[in-house]
Amino acid sequence: MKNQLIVKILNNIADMLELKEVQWKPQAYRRAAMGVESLAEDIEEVYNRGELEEIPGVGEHIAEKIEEIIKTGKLKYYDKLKKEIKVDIEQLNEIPGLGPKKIKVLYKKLGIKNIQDLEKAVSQQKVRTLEGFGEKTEKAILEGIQIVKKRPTRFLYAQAKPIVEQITTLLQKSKYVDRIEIAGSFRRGKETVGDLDFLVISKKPAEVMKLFTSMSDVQTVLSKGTTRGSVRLTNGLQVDLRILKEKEFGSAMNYFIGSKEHNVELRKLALKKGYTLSEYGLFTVGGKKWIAGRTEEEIYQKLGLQYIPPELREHRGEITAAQQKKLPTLIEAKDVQGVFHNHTKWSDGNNSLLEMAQKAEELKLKFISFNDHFGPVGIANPLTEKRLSGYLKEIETVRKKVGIRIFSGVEVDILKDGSLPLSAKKLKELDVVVASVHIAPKMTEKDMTKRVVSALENYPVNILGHPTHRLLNTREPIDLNLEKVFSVAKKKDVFLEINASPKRMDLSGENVKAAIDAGCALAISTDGHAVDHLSQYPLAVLMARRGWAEKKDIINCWPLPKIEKALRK
Ligand code: DGT
Ligand code: CA
Ligand code: CA
Ligand code: ZN
Repeated sequence: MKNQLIVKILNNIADMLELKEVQWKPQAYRRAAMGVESLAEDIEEVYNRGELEEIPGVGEHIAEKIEEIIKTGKLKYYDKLKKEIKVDIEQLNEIPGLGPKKIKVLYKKLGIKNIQDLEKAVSQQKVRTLEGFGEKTEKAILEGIQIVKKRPTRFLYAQAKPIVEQITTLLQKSKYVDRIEIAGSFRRGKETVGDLDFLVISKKPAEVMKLFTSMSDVQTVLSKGTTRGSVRLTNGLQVDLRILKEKEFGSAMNYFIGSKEHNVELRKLALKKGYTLSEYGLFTVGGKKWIAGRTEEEIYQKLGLQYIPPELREHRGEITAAQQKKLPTLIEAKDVQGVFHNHTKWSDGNNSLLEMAQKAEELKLKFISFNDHFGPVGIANPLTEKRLSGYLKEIETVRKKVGIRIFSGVEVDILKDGSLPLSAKKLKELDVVVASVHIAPKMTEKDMTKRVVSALENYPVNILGHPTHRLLNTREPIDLNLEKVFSVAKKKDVFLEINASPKRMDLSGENVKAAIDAGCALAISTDGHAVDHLSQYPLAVLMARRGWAEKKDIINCWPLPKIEKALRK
């Protein structure tokens, strides 16, 4: 699975070409990177079918480069650029607040090539003297350096998913593997994972271990015992494997799905009932008599609990709720009837309105909502009042060509003062208004809360888009008093978004639960910028499940007439 590697290389090439002040080409590489990133399958499969050039943004030249990476794992052109430029773009790019433009100035003016150079220049207070930097930026860069140095490298759930599928399929094919399951944070649907934890039932552990450690993507074998092994893949992700007997599989699943905090509580409960619980099974305390362990279900049952789905096992009251038989009936991906918040070529998306609508229909969705950017979002091509009528007209023609419900709408910027760049009257003419913070994300909690609350109170907003504005691994959430926002959202019938973009997954499970507890309902959005993004809504379903959401809590699961009524302002 080389998709991520290719995306990274293409983006880095774009940055380096920008450093060299090459025109146009950087955008071409970025578009291609976005196309590859949106692929729902292994790019090698696309390559094998000879369809690289069908990836949006990929032309003949870039297709050749992708081919080289697929075949050799490397790209000569990239290595040449790196040698020529000598700046460690990969590393510098990871520092929050540093992008290609600033990296260029740092290099040209101070000769900064890597984090070490940068740290030195900051400590000598040289950076603040540069045009466009100043003391504040220097401080932000210093903080960014600390963040990068301290940051444990966690993979996005969406990055891990194809790898999980690949390893599962590979091992499943082996005649020595009777069963394989993924456990750990991935099984709990966490938005990022530290490593992957696989459990296997086999009577021939040595054979399975041989197969596991010799997978083609393995870079280093970290450990290899008879029943436990651990490898590091070429992309840096660690994968652990445990090989078990059938009789202990349920208790091992329970232990390795975790979380650690859930495990600790479950063990305490077991002790209260006269049992000990471990990865090997549930036993009586005194006699060490085996009670259960084949399946997780029987363990929870013997402990007097409802079965607790993995997404809930975060020690947020799930054990008490399971004792009282009050666990929620969690929503499932199949309950989602359609998706909100999608972008097209009318702003910064890759596909047309029609292409997106047809794809939604193909995915058997019953509705799609278009919400192209409106306002000074910092993208090249936002909607304006002037272009709005053309956009709405085209939506009207698309409605006649597809058999699903199409909601018209915009994603409108919440400006610094809490106003929106389109009047309440104009917004009311649209089916769905998503309002989001994009520009000026750095404000005190008090000011930011006032900003968002004022937008919700004074305009007909349907959905608050990506409420915390977080980007996993790269950007902290904005300072927002969610409790206050939830109470206003409830009052004004605003749905809180669960954004399925792999880097956002915003709201998180914890915040979804808080929103539901505050009496709010939520909306699942794909924030799609290409047809392939439309199938990513199950990522938001994970956040919903981690937030204890039932069908009644998520507007996407309601019958269409009820959805339409709830959106009318
Ligand atoms: P990660 O990999 O950081 O995203 O998070 P997890 O939850 O996958 O953690 P990991 O891989 O260290 O361990 C997998 C599971 O094993 C974890 O969820 C619970 C269990 N476990 C690991 N260490 C401990 C421990 O010290 N005590 C208990 N009770 N359980 C543990
Ligand atoms: Ca793990
Ligand atoms: Ca692990
Ligand atoms: Zn947005």
